[in-house]
Amino acid sequence: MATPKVAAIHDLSGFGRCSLTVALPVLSAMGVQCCPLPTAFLSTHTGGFEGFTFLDMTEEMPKAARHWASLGLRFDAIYSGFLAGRRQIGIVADFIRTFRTPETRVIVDPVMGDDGSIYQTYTPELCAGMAELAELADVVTPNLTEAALLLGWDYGSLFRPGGRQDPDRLRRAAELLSRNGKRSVALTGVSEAPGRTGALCYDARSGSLETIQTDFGAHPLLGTGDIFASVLTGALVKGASLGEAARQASEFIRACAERTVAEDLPLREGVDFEPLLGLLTDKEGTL
Ligand code: PXL
Repeated sequence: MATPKVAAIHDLSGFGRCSLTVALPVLSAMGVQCCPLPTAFLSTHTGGFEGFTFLDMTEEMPKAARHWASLGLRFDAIYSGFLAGRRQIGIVADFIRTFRTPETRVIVDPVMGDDGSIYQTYTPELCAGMAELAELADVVTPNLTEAALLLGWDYGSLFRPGGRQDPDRLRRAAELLSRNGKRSVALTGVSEAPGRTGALCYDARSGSLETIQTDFGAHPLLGTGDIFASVLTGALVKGASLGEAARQASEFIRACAERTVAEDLPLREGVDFEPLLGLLTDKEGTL
């Protein structure tokens, strides 16, 4: 099998594991080539460090895309995440239109916020643009905050009085996000019971709705959404169903998150996944 290729359109944050510093190692470990198209370079991510630098890559992106097109590059998946500003919506949409073939999976992680808050560099215009971009996706991977933003719902409407998640509202959210079953949805951060977390998945290919749960409780860990969407993308381009891809992604996060919490590692540095990348590799012997 030829090595699958993924165009990964995310920021590069130099410190604090997220976005490309997650997508590159995760996809490589899975035997998938990751071709990064950075949306911004930051010294750190924006969730917990003061005074981060932010270099917007908007001008560079169409030039890189034109060069890739001139080389005749083809991608098995186009996978987008954190964007630097509203103008990048049109640039990513053009990228999708240029490189999409009937075989390409377009995975849009509509990165906008978490735990009911919007990331500090995100404007209302950019959030509205993320909803437009999500319209072009074959698969969307919002967390509950992003699902609420995409649907124009209150974050609180996904919870029952008292704070437990409302399974009926979550199913309704997945249904609406699937646009009448036309696109797949992996809604992350779904917890059916205390001490269990995972994703609610609607697979547009099979028409099935299933909840994937692992034995790990919700925890304020940074970058788990990026790990989830990266493992999911890798598994999908290798032929897994959405449910199987979400199961692999959730189990990998469980293993990494357990380690991060057990070792009492600083949460703002992201999930300590590097020592566990071997879990993602196809075992065909060692050196
Ligand atoms: O994990 C999402 C994310 C991606 N990129 C940057 C971020 C965050 C979350 O805080 O700050 C730069």
